[in-house]
Amino acid sequence: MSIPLQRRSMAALAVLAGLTLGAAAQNPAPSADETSAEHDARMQWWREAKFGMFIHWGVYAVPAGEWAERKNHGEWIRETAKIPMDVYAGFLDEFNPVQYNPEQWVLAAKGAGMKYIVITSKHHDGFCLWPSKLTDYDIESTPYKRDLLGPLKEACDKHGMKLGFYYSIMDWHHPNYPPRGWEKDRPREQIDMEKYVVYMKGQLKELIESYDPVVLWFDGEWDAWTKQQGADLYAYVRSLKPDIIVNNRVGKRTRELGDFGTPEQSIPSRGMPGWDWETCMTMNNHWGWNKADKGWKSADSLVERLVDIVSKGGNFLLNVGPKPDGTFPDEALERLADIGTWTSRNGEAIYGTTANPVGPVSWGRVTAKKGAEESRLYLHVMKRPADGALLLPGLRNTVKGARLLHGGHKLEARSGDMGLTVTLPEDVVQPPVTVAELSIEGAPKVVKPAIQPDDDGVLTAPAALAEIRAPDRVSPPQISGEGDNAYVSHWHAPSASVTWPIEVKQPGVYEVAVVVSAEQEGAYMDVGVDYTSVQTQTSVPDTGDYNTYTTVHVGPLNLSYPGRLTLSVTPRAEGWTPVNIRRVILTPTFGAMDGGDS
Ligand code: H79
Repeated sequence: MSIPLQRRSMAALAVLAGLTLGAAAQNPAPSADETSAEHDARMQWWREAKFGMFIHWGVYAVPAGEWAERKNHGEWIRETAKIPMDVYAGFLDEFNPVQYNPEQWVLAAKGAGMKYIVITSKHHDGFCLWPSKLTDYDIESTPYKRDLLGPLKEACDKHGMKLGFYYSIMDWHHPNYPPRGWEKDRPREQIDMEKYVVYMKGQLKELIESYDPVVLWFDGEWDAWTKQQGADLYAYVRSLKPDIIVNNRVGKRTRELGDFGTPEQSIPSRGMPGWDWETCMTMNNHWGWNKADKGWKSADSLVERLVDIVSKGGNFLLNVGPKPDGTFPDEALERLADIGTWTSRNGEAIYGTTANPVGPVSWGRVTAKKGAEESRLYLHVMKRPADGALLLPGLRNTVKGARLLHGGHKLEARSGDMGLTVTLPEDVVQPPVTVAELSIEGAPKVVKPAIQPDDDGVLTAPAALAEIRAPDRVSPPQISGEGDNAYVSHWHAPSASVTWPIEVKQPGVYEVAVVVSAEQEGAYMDVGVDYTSVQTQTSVPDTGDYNTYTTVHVGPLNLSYPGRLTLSVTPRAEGWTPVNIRRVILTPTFGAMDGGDS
């Protein structure tokens, strides 16, 4: 392995540095083989690119999703229609993409504003789109015979498009990979994963040496694959090409292995803080070509998804499933062109930006380019408020100017008690998403409004306003749902905690209660503020399921001074079992001063 083995100490420094970093997709080095700076350099083009094209193509395009009575198959058709191997091999005889023109593909991607392409070099069916020396189950066994990946790579190079490969770990064809459960006729005796791993490594070496891909996008790892095998494969492909970027399905989709997370067909509601990630999504309801599938997403909604993802610090990998003749479906081409109209006007608000540094806004999404001297915030307006006031809550910077990104129309911006407001007149709205560019002095400074006591002096800290704290490489708890129904979930790591800014107006003793659920009894936690805390006296009970909440009375907490404090809930490591939390309630035991009855 050619990568220098150094640093543990740098990793520790990165942990410290991480505490002061904002919402940018700052990642710790993924393993001991590179520094944080080296990791950042490797990830840089990918973090700036934001938008890529996924291509699912293979011999499964031949049946076009149709088999027997059903028309809803896709690239899984061999499995979902239970097609025996010799029958499936018939698709190879029919796969002849004579219309294949990779330059047109690349231009369609580029026209949409995409910066990279990831194509299925081999999907679960095991069929290879390039002439592999290690199998005959490849393009050479079709009437077309010629390499599909080489010409695509050439077209990408010609037009400044980056190219990466999807490669399925699961392989329904290879004799050393376990046959499907329903395949009674295939021998199981000869299965030898070690031999299969040699095959995979050989193929990945071919792909890297022949086409120099920038990304490897593994999949099909859930079936017969271990974390250890993943770690070994990750190290192997990085040894062949040290700056290659690898998704987390090389392992078991955790944060421990691989360079980015891979939500599929979904956008995490608060992004994946502290991690690089990419949502992959279909334009209709299938990855591989399905001619009956008319469930196309609108171009407008695809633009909104791109904006949503980028505002949360992720990339968008949008899929096209080409037809067996080598052309893109018309519906896909139309959508790519329409998305391109928007990205060509508003690309500055997408490429090279970082996640929303301000916090959620009711009218749309925010992206940013932050600098110490000056920063730009891009206000992506999806629902213009009736009065046109685009509030950035808690933002305290001095305004340098504001304008529409496309067209340059000047906009008014002013600071107020609630934060900074840009006004968007009704007659300049540009569907599907209007972008206003706000320039401010310095890096964004946000003072989150602290939770205020109600008329009875009660402080209620809801999950919707919680901030999550977790060490690097630890999967943080997630906030789901909206408003009073929001909850913190997936709290597997006892090293993670949940905090809120609160304003104490009346010093004194407060009774602490938490509204929680758990599917196992046993968790204890501390509830406290900056200088004092109280621990749950009894453990959180099993509430039956995570949707059933109960109030646990924690005990008294003496808040001796008025002012802004950080309320936190911190697990006790021993006996920890994941707890969902809806809210924390601090009730004064002394009667409120301005609540009336004291
Ligand atoms: O390559 C695409 C999918 O083929 C692959 N990942 C993306 C990027 C993928 N593999 N598994 N899954 C997605 C989820 C598995 C879904 C399944 Fe099914 C449910 C497999 C069988 C039942 C979906 C529905 C596929 C066939 C029917």
